[in-house]
Amino acid sequence: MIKSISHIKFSDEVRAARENGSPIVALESTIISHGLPRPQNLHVAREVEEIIRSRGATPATIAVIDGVVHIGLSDSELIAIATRDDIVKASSRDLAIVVAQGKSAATTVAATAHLAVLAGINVFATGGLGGVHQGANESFDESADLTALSHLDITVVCAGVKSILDIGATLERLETLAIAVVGFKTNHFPGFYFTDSGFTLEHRVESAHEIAQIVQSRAAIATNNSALIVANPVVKEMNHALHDSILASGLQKAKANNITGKDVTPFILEHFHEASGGESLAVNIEIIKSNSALAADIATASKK
Ligand code: PSU
Ligand code: MN
Repeated sequence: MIKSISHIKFSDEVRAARENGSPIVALESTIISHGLPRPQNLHVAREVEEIIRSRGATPATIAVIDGVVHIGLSDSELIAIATRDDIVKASSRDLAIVVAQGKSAATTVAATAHLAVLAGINVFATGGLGGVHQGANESFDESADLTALSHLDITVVCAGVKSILDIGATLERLETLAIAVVGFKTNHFPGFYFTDSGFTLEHRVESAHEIAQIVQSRAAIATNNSALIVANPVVKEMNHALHDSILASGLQKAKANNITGKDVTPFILEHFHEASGGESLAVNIEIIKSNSALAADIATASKK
């Protein structure tokens, strides 16, 4: 007989917000455990939650701890995700295995979006989405973020996709997968560390209110069976020449070290943070903060 155990736990504030029908913003945890160095990761995790609260919404950082899916983390749980060495990186396909085996995991965009929708949360802030990796025509390395967002009703605020990816190919895949993209106060698709990836966007919005109206229209005409991406460019971007040289050395280093699969993204991000002397980290932190603020405004506007 399989023991019946509780697989999902809500934090007190998220439970209260769900009961009151007040705005909630989902946050991923892979950024915390695999995307940012310690100890800044914990500071940032706390700070973005505060930003969301200060704008009248409730943060729900999502992770799996000791086999239980957590929607919203207490401070000691945030500390666990930021500091424990046994936190694996889980995409959607890993979730049930991690849960059944009683393990702990940080959730990617794909896994976080899945669990957020399961919990009835439809606004999500992250840094940069996963996408099609450079050289994917040989490696087939395309993030499961894309396929997850092709079948989930969620609004994801991000700074575009990571500049380490093949951005043109990623935009083509977003089109194929019927994932809508709007630029927030911009006509240019941002490239994570850059305000402009060099690719133009067809749709532009000027306010959180306007995004809330699009969310409403999506439901009314039933195109909400895939995600809406809000591309929010970072204000102070990274130096382009520095970025390009670090990216080239990072891709080379990853190849030399035989880094594959889900280790590629954390490996290259870590290389960036080390090689840029903190410049990429500062930009990365700004991105997460600014996206969280906008997501809170969208969640709040959607309730009005
Ligand atoms: N963007 C960041 N930092 C990150 C990630 C994205 O600035 O840590 C993470 C997200 O969790 C995203 C994941 O879902 O990388 C994508 O990983 P992959 O390329 O292996 O699918
Ligand atoms: Mn991959």
